[in-house]
Amino acid sequence: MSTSLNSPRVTLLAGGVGGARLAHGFACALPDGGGPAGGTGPQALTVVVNVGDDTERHGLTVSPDLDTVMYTLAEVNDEQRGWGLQAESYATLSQLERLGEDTWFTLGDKDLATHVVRTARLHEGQPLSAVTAQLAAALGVRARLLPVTDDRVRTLVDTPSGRIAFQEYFVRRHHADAVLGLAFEGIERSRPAPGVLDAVRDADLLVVAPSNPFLSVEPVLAVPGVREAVRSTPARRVAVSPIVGGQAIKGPAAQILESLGHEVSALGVARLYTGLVDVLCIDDVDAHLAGPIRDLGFDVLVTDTVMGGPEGRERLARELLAAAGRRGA
Ligand code: FO1
Repeated sequence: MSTSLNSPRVTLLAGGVGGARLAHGFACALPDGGGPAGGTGPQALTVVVNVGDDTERHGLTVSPDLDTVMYTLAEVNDEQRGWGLQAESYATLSQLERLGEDTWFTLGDKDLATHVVRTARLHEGQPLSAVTAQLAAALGVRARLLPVTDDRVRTLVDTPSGRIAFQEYFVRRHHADAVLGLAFEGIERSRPAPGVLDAVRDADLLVVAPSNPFLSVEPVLAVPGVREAVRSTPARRVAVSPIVGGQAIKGPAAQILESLGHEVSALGVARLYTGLVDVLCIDDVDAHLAGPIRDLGFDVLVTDTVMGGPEGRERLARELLAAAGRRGA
């Protein structure tokens, strides 16, 4: 890395829970929680987050991946579920149900406050990136949290019963439908949010989180200019496989790889990221795949990638920082 290992700039491309946990690991591993060193200068950690999962509920704009990362960095998230806030109550949702609203998307009372503020600021004309910065600062997050775009992008899922909105697929139908294809409505006209391309270009270490490659990573890369910036950045680029021992750590990544015709393994993930990153980080249980992955041109880091608790996240982040500092990981 070009910068001293004591103050590397890390940019993480992230979706929901896996991205949030690794972001938290970096925030713990980097000085000042990933904030600007000494309170000034560039932020040590920037997290660029998928917005394809965003949705409108009860007239409010909900940004699940941004909130999952934000709450996790602020250490106020519900660790069991991976999303939402700890110590939640659901009085508002119960009342909404009584008033005849569809309440299959679970919104807690405190979480609703986030969506009320976000929606109010968006209605005033502020961009999502500015609103996100305000929310994150109010919660004490020191790292920089960026939506990949301020424009409206919505993931649509093609299933045997037709095209449905992402949260309809994921939450309402418990991601049980076969995924035949994906579309990212609005993405062709979208532009990277301010700071996104610079965060990719100026990073010492660019990390693709162990997030779903199709649902979370692709809608980040597909924002015009982002994939090209990742391909051409001088940063050391590492992806962490979300597939461990042929299974996803969380969510439908394994089923989607299979239904879209890819091998459900860390090797299948490597094929998706060929030419995009330099290092693939795979779990100890997949050590036997290191050879074939090296044959594709990657350096391979084999370690424990299942981030059980905060210590595991920080350890993984430190290993990624160390691997990035040496060529031929
Ligand atoms: N996931 C669920 O499985 N069920 C829910 O009811 C649900 C509500 C929800 C509300 C706010 C939020 O920020 C996230 C929420 N999630 C819920 C998680 C979310 O749907 C997924 O984790 C992501 O979109 C996939 O990364």
